[in-house]
Amino acid sequence: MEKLRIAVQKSGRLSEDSLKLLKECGIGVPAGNNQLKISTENFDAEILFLRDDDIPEYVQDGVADIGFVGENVVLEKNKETEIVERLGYGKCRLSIALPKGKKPKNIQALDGIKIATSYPIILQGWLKKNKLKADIHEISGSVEIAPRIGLADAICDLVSSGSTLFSNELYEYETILKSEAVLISGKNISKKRTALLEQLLFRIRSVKKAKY
Ligand code: PRT
Ligand code: ZN
Repeated sequence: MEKLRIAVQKSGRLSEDSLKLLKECGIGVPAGNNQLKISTENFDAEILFLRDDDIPEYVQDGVADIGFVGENVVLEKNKETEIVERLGYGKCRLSIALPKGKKPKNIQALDGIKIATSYPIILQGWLKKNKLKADIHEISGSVEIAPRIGLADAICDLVSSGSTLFSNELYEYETILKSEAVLISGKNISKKRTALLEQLLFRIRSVKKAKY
């Protein structure tokens, strides 16, 4: 029997809220989930636990039918998937941050600087839209230390409370994307799975309505 294959972040900032939302939709995920794949209770679905960065590709390739993932990751990976619902948790901003004391008058003054980021695609798009050129230095983690070790003049990274920037003597200069968790779907889902997705979406929307 066909089940709806749902990709969820294995362990990270979106894991708990994603599973909680599924639970609120009446879809129980058995505990003790150190497995890659687990069948749900009361709904024809199985959960695939993945790294968030891999979710768009798995959904594009049809290994999973849908996925819970940050919009920032969806835009950066730029795969063939569709955002079917915004979920309201995992809110953050992708921002350009500068060392304290550096105060460019306007964004044009950023032209030519070196920016460290894990989001080169989104950053490049923003620079292009603003007719700016910068030297993008892609790094995969601990972006906030790049200015201090002389690797870059600025960073472009996710911010939520701002405390990481603060403790690294950086400040948020310009927000280039506001992000939250979204539900994405692949483009070629079978009839049965599309019907299951419709049911899930109906429940997600009811849960959201009850909250606000
Ligand atoms: O292992 P895996 O690859 O799955 O996880 P990950 O480490 O890549 O991702 P994870 O769990 O850190 O984040 C998952 C998603 O949560 C992100 O893609 C965002 O959509 C969302 N999110 C929301 C955040 C934040 N808030 C956030 N603050 N992701 C990361 N951060 C980091 C940020 O990179 C920086 O290092 O937190 C730090 C800043 O936080 P503040 O509160 O100090 O400003
Ligand atoms: Zn990741």
